Amino acid sequence: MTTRFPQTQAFSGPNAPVRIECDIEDLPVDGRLPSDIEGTWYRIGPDPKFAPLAGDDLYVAGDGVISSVKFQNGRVAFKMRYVQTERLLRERAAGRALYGAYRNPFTDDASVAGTNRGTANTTPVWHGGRLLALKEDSLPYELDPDTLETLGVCNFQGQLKSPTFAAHPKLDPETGELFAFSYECDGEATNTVALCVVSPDGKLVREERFEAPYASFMHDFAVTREHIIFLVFPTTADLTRIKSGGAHWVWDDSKDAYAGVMRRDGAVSEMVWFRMPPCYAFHVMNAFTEGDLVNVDLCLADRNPFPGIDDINNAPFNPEAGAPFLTRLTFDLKDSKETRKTRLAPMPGDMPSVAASSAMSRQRVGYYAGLDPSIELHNGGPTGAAFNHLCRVDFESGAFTALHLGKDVTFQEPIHVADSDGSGEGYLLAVADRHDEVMSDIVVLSAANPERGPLATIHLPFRLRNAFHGTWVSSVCRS
Ligand code: V55
Ligand code: FE
Repeated sequence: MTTRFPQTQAFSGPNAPVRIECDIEDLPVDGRLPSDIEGTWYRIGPDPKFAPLAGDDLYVAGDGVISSVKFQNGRVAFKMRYVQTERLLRERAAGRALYGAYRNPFTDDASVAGTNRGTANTTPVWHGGRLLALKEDSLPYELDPDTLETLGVCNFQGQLKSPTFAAHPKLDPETGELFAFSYECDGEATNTVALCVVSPDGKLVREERFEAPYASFMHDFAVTREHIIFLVFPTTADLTRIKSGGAHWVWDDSKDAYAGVMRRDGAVSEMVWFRMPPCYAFHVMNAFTEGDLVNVDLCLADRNPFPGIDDINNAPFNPEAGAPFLTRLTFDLKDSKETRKTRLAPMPGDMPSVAASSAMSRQRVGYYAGLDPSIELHNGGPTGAAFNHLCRVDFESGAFTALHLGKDVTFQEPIHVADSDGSGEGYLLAVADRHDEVMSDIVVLSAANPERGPLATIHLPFRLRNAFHGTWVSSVCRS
């Protein structure tokens, strides 16, 4: 029987699997490529090789595909490869899906019981001379940064005890340390979390366990120069439900949200938990400490933002309350009861970023992908609505600007690239999906003025599937 993907949100239209591996040299470029963009942009997303065993599944469950966009001497080369995970190798050998529903090992084919379910589909990280492909429910895979070949599972030379490594570590631009965490450390639906720190040369130097208030979907966290903040929002897991074949996550707003704040030079046992009414954020833009105030800027919704996650009482998905807005949460270390919430931008959105050099201290500007729901939407990515703006927020003046290229163009995550001498604001790179022609471009924007439109447009010869996250590795970092 040939492969047939279900005609559901995660597998049809702009989300139809692409499954291309390729090497394309010297892509056509319109406009003028800035000469100081020299390096490689890595991006990772899901692209299911086989139709889901469970009949349908979430977009976030697909096999990891990494692409590299290499800017060198005025030319752009594109490469794309599947991460050869244990899971993909087993399914390729069988010629069909063997692993069941998203993060539910109890729905797997018996032949793969106890094997590595990781898809390596979320975030590429360049650190300590290694390129890692991350997925929060499993260990990273190490890849060759030039060929994108899969080298194997990375457990930091056997030092990491946790079975997972979350997909949003934070690189300290001053010390070169990588701050990370693991969650569900004692198996599905457990509330055990570990703070992990990796030294600049790639050695695991801290792994400290603690218990969160309850098991939750801890997709991201925050680090400032002085503090680490763990975010616990009421998207919850329950082992009995998972064992009976149900969803790993459900939204349960009978529970409060929490932020655990600890000093970087302190111990996890000194964590202070701030309690908040239910809310949810997938992604943190940045965080900074000023005096006794710890600030976390994140794309925060009043309720579950992900239509693929059901309400525990089967309440229908609420797109208004589920719209994430860039918000500053301020925790006062002198008063662990009050949390201040300040909205920072008018348009909902997600996939926030700042210049790498601004991480962990107060950023002057930030960027994110915006979704104006009043425009006719296109499917694309996990939520069923692809982003239709690229947004810039100037936190000093309060100015908000956004690029929109018409109703048939949607955007994937914007990535910041510093200019060569750091005198200007640098550039933004993003995939622009053109729905009218079913093709994808890469747009190069001035970070200071994204609304003015592309400085250059790089044309790919086919449609890319929505990726999750990327990272920029300048040629200077590699040499
Ligand atoms: C997200 C993505 C994931 C995942 C959980 O961006 C959350 C949200 C690509 O995988 O497993
Ligand atoms: Fe993410």
